[in-house]
Amino acid sequence: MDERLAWPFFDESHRSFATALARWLGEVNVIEDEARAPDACRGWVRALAAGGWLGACVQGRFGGVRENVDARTLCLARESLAYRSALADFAFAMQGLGSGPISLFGSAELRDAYLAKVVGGESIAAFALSEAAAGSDVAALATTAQRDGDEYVLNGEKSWISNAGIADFYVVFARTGEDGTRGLSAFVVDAGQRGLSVEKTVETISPHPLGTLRFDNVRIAAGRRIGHEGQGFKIAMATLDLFRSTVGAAAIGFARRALHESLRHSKQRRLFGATLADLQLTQAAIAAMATEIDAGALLVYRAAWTKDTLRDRVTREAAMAKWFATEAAGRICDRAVQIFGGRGVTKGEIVERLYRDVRALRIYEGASEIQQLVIGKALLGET
Ligand code: COS
Repeated sequence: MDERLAWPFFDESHRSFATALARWLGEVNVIEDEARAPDACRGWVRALAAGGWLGACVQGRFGGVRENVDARTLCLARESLAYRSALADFAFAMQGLGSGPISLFGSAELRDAYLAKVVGGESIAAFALSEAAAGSDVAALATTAQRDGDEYVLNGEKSWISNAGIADFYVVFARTGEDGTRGLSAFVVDAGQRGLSVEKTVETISPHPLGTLRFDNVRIAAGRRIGHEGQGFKIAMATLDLFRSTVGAAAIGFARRALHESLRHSKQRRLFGATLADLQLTQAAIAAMATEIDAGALLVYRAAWTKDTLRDRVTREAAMAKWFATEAAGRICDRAVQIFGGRGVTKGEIVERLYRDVRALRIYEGASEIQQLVIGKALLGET
């Protein structure tokens, strides 16, 4: 058995979930072409839905696999998917993050209308929070939602929105009131809504659907608001509390793959009359990689276990997990490139891809610097 599953964070249901997912990943085949990332993403959403895996993203009564969304299941899923493919992980993660605010705070009508379709892969979800001048500083966001009778009218622009262009709906955060964190609200906006357009698509070092959304007098019914007016910031933060540790889990998945490839390569590659693995500097690199993986995994599983079993608010634990695991994974993938030498920077090599795939994780869903700020603030607030 996979050794990490014997750790005390997991129970039998996690073990059978992870074992079945590993078996499925050994059989499934989705065509991936970096030049056509949106197609690959749609393909992964369809495959994940057919396999029943998207059920981990929502509660049981809306087609989910467990009564409540379980952070440990999400982490195990992302770790295994990232080990196989960055786009598989991305497709899964966005169904979860994009539907998270509806799942956690939405009205019965919104949950009924959207969640089963997310699980079934009929709807692709997106989370539209960031703006050009409000990435880390969410309280500065300027997109407005003005109440007009039974409707809200949205105006503004959202930047670096994952799934922009392929999503069927967007959870959008906009200002409905005063400046700062207390004047924000969250809404569900369908992709086909009049006045909503994808202004531009953005290409990144690890291609996935990403772009800028423009809201030009987009009218939506008041019933599409998630939670109450002014609750938007807390909805965003609570959703991120659940998903930040899963970003750490994805990082661990990339890092495990980098270590696995490095072990294989260093045992095969011959130089100076021996193998790369015989060199003590290689052994030191391998030791550092493996130890950092375990340290990161422990922080990730601790955050997820705390969320599932102890308390809802895990801001500090999730921030520690994301910060450490994503920074460590960056170092690990970099070491893997070094172990592969010239092959490591050659297009088409797995470690070259991992090196690119892992980079954005230190930026999205709260940059490393934000995680440090969150941890420091939490500790100072406790004393
Ligand atoms: N769950 C519930 N409520 C939370 C919360 C959480 N995880 N985190 C904060 N809150 C509440 C606070 O309790 C506070 O409530 P009151 O106004 O009732 O006192 C309120 O929200 C404001 O919190 P805080 O003062 O900590 O907000 P700040 O503006 O100082 O800072 C940071 C917030 C920087 C931590 C936040 O803006 C952040 O996480 N930024 C990064 C955003 C991000 O991840 N962007 C990427 C987009 S997704 S790809």
